[in-house]
Amino acid sequence: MKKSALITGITGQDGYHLAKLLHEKKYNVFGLIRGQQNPKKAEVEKNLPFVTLIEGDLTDISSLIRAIEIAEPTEVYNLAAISHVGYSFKDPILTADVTGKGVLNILEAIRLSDKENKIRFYQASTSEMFGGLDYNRPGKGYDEDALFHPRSPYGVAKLYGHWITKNYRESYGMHASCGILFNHEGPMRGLEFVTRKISNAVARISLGKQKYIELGNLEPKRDWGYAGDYAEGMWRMLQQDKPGDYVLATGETHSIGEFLDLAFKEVGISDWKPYVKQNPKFMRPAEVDILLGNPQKAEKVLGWKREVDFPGLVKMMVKNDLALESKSKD
Ligand code: G4F
Repeated sequence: MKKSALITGITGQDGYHLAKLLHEKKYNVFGLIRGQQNPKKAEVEKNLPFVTLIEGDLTDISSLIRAIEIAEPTEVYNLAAISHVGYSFKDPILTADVTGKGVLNILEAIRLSDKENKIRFYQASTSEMFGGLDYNRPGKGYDEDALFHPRSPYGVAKLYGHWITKNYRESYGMHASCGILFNHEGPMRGLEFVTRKISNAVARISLGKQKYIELGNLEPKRDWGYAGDYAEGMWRMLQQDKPGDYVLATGETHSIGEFLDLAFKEVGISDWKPYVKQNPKFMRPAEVDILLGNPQKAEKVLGWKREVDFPGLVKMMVKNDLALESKSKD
């Protein structure tokens, strides 16, 4: 029987990569899309013409029940969230409703609709739940057993989603898994995230369209991988006989300064300092200083490993933005 997947968050970077992967694997792919006249709808229809879009919202359980009735999914991937950490400080209540309680809504929608308990569920958990504080066991990196200490309304809401997913697994025997994903980037990343903001600005600066880039804190370090590699890991989690939680990460950490070094070198600029200004507007009330993941469990159990390394990721992103910016007039 042909498998069928429902993806929430279909308009985001991860929705894009996962939908492509599942289509290649011959799934029927459905995507939940929010609201009337969603400005991203046309883009999704263009990039992912094989996806059937269903209108619905994570905060509205009736729309989720309806989506499950329409899609009849064998797998549900919950990728939808208010996912920008900085923004979550500005709108913490909406973040709690969508990124936290929204997970409960979709779990309940599945539990109420799926009497035979057949649907497999993936929850997009995140390294932001760790918070980058004392528990970052040096040299080892965060694994599935590390302590949590979220540092933003986003991280706190994600932690609720993580635990409620585990709770539904333990309480109702659902095949529900959490992927604790470290930062994953690429050409489909939104311009509001630091890697894409940099790759886009570097392209524009080299083409003479922009003079400098304004950034916040340059000190933080992240475990940055390529989003396309991570979609494969999500899918593998749901193919296991038993559900579980898995860290997906590269096992390396790099500073924003290192990202700037490589990105500017890609366009022949060896000293980026004249092109970067700091603006407090982009700083956060609390910061996650360093994230380093330990993906050993995913490597061993899922046979998953990242393919694209850090220099390859930066190169891919700058090349993509150079191509896009060379074509556009503004
Ligand atoms: O690119 P960022 O906004 O990503 P962040 O906060 O690490 O979160 C991303 O990864 C998480 C996984 O750990 C996801 F859960 C989450 O949904 C999201 O995808 O910021 C990275 C770092 C931060 O330390 C931030 O303070 O870059 C710093 N930064 C410095 N200047 C900036 C900027 N971040 C942004 N977005 N914009 C700046 O101008």
